[in-house]
Amino acid sequence: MYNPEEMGFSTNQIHAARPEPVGPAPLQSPIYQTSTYIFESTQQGAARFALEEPGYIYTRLHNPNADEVAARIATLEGGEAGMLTGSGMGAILSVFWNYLKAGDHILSDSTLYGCTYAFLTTGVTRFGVEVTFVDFNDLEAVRKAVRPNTRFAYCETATNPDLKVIDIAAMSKTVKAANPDTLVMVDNTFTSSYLVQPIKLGADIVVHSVTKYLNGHGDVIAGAIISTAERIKDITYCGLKYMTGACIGPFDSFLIGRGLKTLDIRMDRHSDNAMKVARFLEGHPAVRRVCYPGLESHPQHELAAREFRPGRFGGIMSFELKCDRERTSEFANGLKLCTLAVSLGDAITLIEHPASMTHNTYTIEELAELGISESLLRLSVGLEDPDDIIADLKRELDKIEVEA
Ligand code: LCS
Repeated sequence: MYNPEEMGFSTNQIHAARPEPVGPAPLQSPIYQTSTYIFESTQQGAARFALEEPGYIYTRLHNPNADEVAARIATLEGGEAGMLTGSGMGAILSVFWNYLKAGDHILSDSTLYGCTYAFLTTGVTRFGVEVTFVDFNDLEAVRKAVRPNTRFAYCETATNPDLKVIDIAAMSKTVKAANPDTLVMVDNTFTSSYLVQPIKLGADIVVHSVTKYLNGHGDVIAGAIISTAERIKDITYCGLKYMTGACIGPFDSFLIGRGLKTLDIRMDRHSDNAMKVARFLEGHPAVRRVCYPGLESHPQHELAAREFRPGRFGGIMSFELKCDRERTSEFANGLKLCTLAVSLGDAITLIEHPASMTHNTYTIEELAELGISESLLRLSVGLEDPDDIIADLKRELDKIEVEA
């Protein structure tokens, strides 16, 4: 009997929750490309619907490929159970809609992925839910903002796009002291299960855009939710089943399972490459500042060194150029190896302009308040040779005229 608690992270990312082989005993799990499952009798169907008997019903709820990968991710996150969803937004919304009702309050960190921010500012507020934004590293502000009706405290481990690192242990403790019923939900997309495990630091629920590092190959849109077995059951049979329907398909689940086997190797390489790129950018005269938790200049560098896997700081950074928006665009347009596209966590280095792309749901003024300017670019450092990535950036940076 395989016991993940006796095994290391690398072994678990390959073996945890691998099912016993059936039939011709394939080494890899077959893809269960089916929308529904046969019942032996009407009684069996009824018992499954009543959740009195385990077994598959319909792929919107469960599928062997999705279940296997979800259980493996839960093991890596140190959570009791997990589920996959059809997108990262699907994961976030399946949790929110499962638990929220009119009159509730959500407390959120102020820097978020643009679509999460849009949901919290213009989406959920239409249904009688109030949302307050504060800086989650300001614990006094967090403590003051928690109310008796605060259902969720929500943040990203390292924020999109500017890599502010949240002290999850301190924040969770502060929230729970103010209201033990508030659910602490953390989006762990940027750091992945390999660098940080928020549940071990006090979070109740972890969500991911699996589209990014967990799959790692830029060919799937998916999400994941990790929590207690009881919550995952609730979210499956309400949040997912009839509140969002944001289910994952069998083939996408299979691809994620394949990508997950190399998560640690990829994250190590992403981190090593990013460290080199960040140091290069920090030393270039056309760069105003670099936001990368691995740099000593990062405001939460010491926190990241404690909270992240030792010596690893992930593959994403953002950097601000000493020029206006137009010249910043010109710089990005000139890059050849670094590819102009949103998303992140791909083997291919990706660059994007948050103010006009992923974060255009914030106003320019709101972004400025968060310190995100129109000259800021976000770089997801890929798995190429770091010297080639640096050469591509250098060629275009050297063309920027900087006043002495
Ligand atoms: N959470 C974070 C932190 C994200 O960065 C994203 C997507 C999501 C959730 C949503 O996941 P999805 O539904 O796309 O799987 N972030 C993107 C980004 O920065 N560029 O393109 C998508």
